[in-house]
Amino acid sequence: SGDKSIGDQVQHQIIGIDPGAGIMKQAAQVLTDYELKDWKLVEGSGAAMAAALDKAYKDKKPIIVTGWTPHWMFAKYELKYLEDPKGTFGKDEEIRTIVRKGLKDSLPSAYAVLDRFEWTAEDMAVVMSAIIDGKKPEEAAADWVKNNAAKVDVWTKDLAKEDGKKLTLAYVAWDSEIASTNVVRQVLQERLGIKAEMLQVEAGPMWAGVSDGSADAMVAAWLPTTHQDYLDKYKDKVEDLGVNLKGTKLGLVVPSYMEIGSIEDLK
Ligand code: PBE
Repeated sequence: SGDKSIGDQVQHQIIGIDPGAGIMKQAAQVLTDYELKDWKLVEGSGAAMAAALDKAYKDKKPIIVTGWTPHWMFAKYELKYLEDPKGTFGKDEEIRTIVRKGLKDSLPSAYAVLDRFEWTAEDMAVVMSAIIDGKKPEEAAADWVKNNAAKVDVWTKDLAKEDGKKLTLAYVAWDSEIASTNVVRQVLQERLGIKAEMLQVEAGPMWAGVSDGSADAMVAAWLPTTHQDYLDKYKDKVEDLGVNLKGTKLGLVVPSYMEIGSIEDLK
């Protein structure tokens, strides 16, 4: 590094994820708000971002990524959020469950489970870490359900089975949502006998799919900030079943060994 500016060290690149993610819009706004004129936001995927971070971290090289909590990367590496004094990334928000209209009539028990589903960042971390350690997502979810039977009992108490009925959960391949969607699928399958399928799409089609009924539900709505545009577009065509996880965060994330603390240091 030496005398090189942070920008020169990272080729003025911020490693982003899939273009439909709300965090990409926020990160693009960061470039405007902080007047980072010669910087680029690189599109990719959650997996590609994690791979780039892993490689840089192992070499102790500088890197700046779009990051969020809950995410396993904060357990695996020493990382920090860059301060965001202008507040472009918004405040803490919540993950909410959104279903198609009419689900309550066609699958009342599944609807009830989706309505009751609520867990913690620590719960989600258990599933995410198991997956990153090599477990298949469906196995990691099944283990969590087995080990948290009391919690799951609350979600399924007094509900009739809906054996053989089909239900589609739309999701985006963000690690947090791979974990939550697999757990909900496992519960619907094991406790209610539903044939629950997971449909991996981009963020826009996830919202569109629940609004037009091509998907039944999703547990991946980050609000009020990150998916605000999607909510504005579809709110009259979907049903919001409330919070399933509290205490999230988004921002620009760097390894702790980097000697910057704020987005303002990028200028
Ligand atoms: N994320 C994870 C998503 C929501 C969940 C922060 C990458 C997004 O930015 O849309």
